[in-house]
Amino acid sequence: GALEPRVTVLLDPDWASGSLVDDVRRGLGGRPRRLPPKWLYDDVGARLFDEITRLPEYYPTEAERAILAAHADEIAAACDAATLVELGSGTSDKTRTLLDAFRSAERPHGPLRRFVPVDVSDATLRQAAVMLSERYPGMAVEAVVGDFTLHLGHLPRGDRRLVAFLGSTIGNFYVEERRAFLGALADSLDPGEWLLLGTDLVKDVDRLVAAYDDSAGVTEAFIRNCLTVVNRELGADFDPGAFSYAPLWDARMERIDMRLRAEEPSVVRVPGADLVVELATGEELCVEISTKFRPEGIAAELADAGFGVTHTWTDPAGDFALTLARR
Ligand code: AVJ
Repeated sequence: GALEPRVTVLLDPDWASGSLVDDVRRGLGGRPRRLPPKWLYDDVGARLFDEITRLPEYYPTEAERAILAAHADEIAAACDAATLVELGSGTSDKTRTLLDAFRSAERPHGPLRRFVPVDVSDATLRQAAVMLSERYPGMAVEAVVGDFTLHLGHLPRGDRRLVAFLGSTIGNFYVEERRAFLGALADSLDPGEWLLLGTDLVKDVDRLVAAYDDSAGVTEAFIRNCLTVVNRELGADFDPGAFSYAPLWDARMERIDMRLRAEEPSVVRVPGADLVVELATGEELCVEISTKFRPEGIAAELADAGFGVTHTWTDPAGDFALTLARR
């Protein structure tokens, strides 16, 4: 029968007492003004992101899903993992394709024994954990409410792990953060353990921009929601209507840069972070970047961190890549 899912909470459920304060102080206090994207995923934000993945302009989710549908059996056969850890698992929607392949009786290494979904969104994770333990009886689900930039060292060990980091979430890191993250990930794994990395690839600029500036305005609402989060959690008085959404393609860094621009001068109080921010008209908050990759670059960055690439798969259009690498 179904095993009860286990949920370990590593993240302080009260964001305001945790790293949000530090992030806001450092980010909003500095130049350029930044807010880290992990704070976009409160319950409203998680729902908006889910909506983004179904937008006609937002191709990455479908492209990655297509790669998984075509190659999950190969992935499951190529690596001998008995535990799958998924960082930023969300609803674990796409992961089901992987789990089906890893649980298949035909898999040469035997069925996967354990799934460890890791996500900051407590409610989303708990729902996914219950659903997954019902769907995969005999597989242990050990969910972790945590932050993959802080808690890599606290993941369950042993049992030959494969860490999946899908959706091109790695594209949200600035280049120096990405380097630190990949290094920390390699350090947290034992030699012979695996990484499956999803990355969105550089392509036609018009398609890239449209994917982050959709005609229905869902991405704009998603990015703007960060102001509501800071208002609620830290008692700030941002007027979301005083900002316009200003996404741009940074050709040098090969990334979409999602910003909010102040349309009028304002003084914003953030009592929870003991901060007052003065914004002139035209000043921008950098809320999220979405870096796009090239296959050579991915292999080089992985090698730098101590991983060796064993396989790369792309969708037929070459929009997105899944890379399997070994520590
Ligand atoms: C899930 C973080 C990869 O960068 O494409 C989508 C987030 N932000 N639209 C991305 C996002 C705006 C998404 N990631």
